[in-house]
Parts: sequence; structure tokens; C-alpha cells
Amino acid sequence: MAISESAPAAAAGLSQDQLRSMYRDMVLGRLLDERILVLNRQGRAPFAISGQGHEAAQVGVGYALRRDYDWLVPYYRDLTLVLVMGTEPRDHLMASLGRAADPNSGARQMPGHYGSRAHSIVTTGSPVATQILHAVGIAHSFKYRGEDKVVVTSVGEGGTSEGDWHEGLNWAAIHKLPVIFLVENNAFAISVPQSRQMAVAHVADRGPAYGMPAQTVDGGDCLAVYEAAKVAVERARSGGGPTLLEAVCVRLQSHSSDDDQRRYRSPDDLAEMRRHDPVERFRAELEGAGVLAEGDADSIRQECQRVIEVAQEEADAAPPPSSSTALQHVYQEG
Ligand SMILES: Cc1ncc(C[n+]2csc(CCOP(=O)(O)OP(=O)(O)O)c2C)c(N)n1
Repeated sequence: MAISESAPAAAAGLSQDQLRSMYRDMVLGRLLDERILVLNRQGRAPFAISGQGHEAAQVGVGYALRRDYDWLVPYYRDLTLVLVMGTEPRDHLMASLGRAADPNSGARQMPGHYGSRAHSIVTTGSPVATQILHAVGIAHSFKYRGEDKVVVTSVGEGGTSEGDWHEGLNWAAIHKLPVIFLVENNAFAISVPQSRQMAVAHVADRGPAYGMPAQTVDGGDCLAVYEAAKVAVERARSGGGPTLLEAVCVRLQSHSSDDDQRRYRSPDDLAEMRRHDPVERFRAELEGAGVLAEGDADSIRQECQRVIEVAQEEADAAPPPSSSTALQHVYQEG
């Protein structure tokens, strides 16, 4: 859905301020992601995993949720989504630099294992797709208690080959649980293309087999994702059960800082993908619709850069965990 199709934002129930705020969150996510990659290349952040190319999908879903009320069980590429849910750049820089003040785990987990009790974000394990089962269990508890909270969990298309995925969707559909399965399909699981993960064209093609509504949406189109997510959230909140939402994204960076996608993707493929940068696309749409005036995008970028500078100064000055705490949470204490 393009903003120039007039009043679509109004149709989506969004004000111009909200649209600007969505764009600002996309830019903040992108710039923070870039900063973390730079820290990795400087040898300061031991590991980085990038969400560049997924920002529109994540903002679209995040804005459809009630913050600090609905729950998120994310995966490692969800930096922008967890920012939308209320975490701060400082939190992620603390994690990347391995500081004791890392709110996810006090620098005990790898970066990208986002967690926040305050913002109802559940940290995940490293085995791909285990978060699906956690999300289904949480959704079951909401239904059991009669609460109208909704859970979103996310995964890549490769993760949908795991048994956890099938078990989770089957159970959620049987019990009509308030959960949305967001698949951020960037066409690759490290170097393995989608065609080696499934014999169907879209992850969402499997929805009817589980007995749940499913939709494939352009993950580069923030408002289209927002619209689809709103429908899914409403369905879940009103007792209508789960939804499978597949957002087709681009993976602009390699799988992680330990990977180099030039080894397995052609230069043409990489160049074509870069033409689908969702942050640029949303900026162009908002400028075309007059939501962003001349110079607004630059000001937003500068403001986000300042936020990141301040956050990094704080993280730079923060101490690492004390070695005396190395065994905490590893063995039973006391
Ligand atoms: C059970 C399990 N198998 C393998 C891995 C190693 N691994 C980590 S991420 C990943 C690729 C996942 O790809 P996808 O689900 O498509 O998500 P993407 O990283 O592309 O966003 C793999 C194989 C793992 N962490 N857990």
C-alpha cells in the first residue's frame, strides 16, 4: 500500500505524527545496527547480527501491538522491533560491548538475545525456533487466565523447517491461542536458500494445513505489514486464534559478522536486493506524500545519530561484569 494512494494512513488509523515516528524508529534501528557492525569491525563487539532490510516489517508489526501489555518472543534479527517495544540503544550497546549493565543478561548471552521484563520481551535460546514453543505456552496462559493479551513471535523462513515450528503452530491452531507467528523471510538461512527449506513458494502456503489464517505480505512495505498485523492482532485479542504472517524481506548484510554473503550470492543478486532498501522506500513515500518536508529526513537522521552517540559514550564508560560473578546462574547457588 503506497501513501500516495491518498488517505491510506488515515485508513490505517495513523496520524502524520505516527508516520513520522514510524520512520524515525526505522532510522534509529538502521543507524544503531550500522554502529554495532562498526564496533564489531573495530574488534570491540565480538559478534554482531544485522537486521538491515527487516526494519519496515518490524516497525509495521510493532506499531500494531500494545506496548508493555502484549508480549514479544523475538529472534536475533529484531533490533528495530525491540526498539519499537521500548528498549533503548544504550541497552543494545551495553550488550554488544559486553557490559555488566546489559539488561538482557548482564553480558552472559550472545548479543541479539533480547529480553526485557519491563517491556514484556522474552529472551530466547540459541537453538533456532525454540522461541515458537515459548510463545505458544505464553499465549496458552493468557487464554487460560482470560486475559486479552497477544503474543508475537518471530523466526526466519529457515527456522520453519524445525519440528518446534510445526508443533507450535499445530497446538496454537487447535487451542485457538492469541499468538501471531511472524516469519521474516529474507530468502536465506545463512547460505541455504529458501528452495532448500520448503517445496512451497511461500511459508504462508502452509497456513491452511495447520488450520489458521495465513498471509504473505511485502515486508518492505511498512504500512502493508502494519495493516496485516493489525488484523491479526485483533483476531488474536478477540478470541479468533492464531495467524501466520509472512513478511518478505531483504537481508542487506551477511547472516552475521562471521559470514560473508559474497561467497554464495552473485553480485547481481546483491545489487538487486539493495534496490529494495525499506528505509529508503519509506522515506521516499513519506516525502512524496508530504508527510516529511524537505530536510525532515536529515533532521531525523541527525537526531538518531545523537541518541546513539550519547548511548555509546555511556556504554564505553560502563564496566564489564566482575569475574567473581562468572558462575552466577550457571550452577545452583546457596
Ligand atoms: C537448531 C539450530 N540449528 C542451527 C543453528 C545455527 N543457525 C543459527 S541461525 C541459522 C539460520 C537461520 O535462518 P532463518 O531461520 O532463515 O533466519 P535468518 O537468520 O535468515 O533471519 C542457523 C542455521 C541454530 N542456532 N539452531
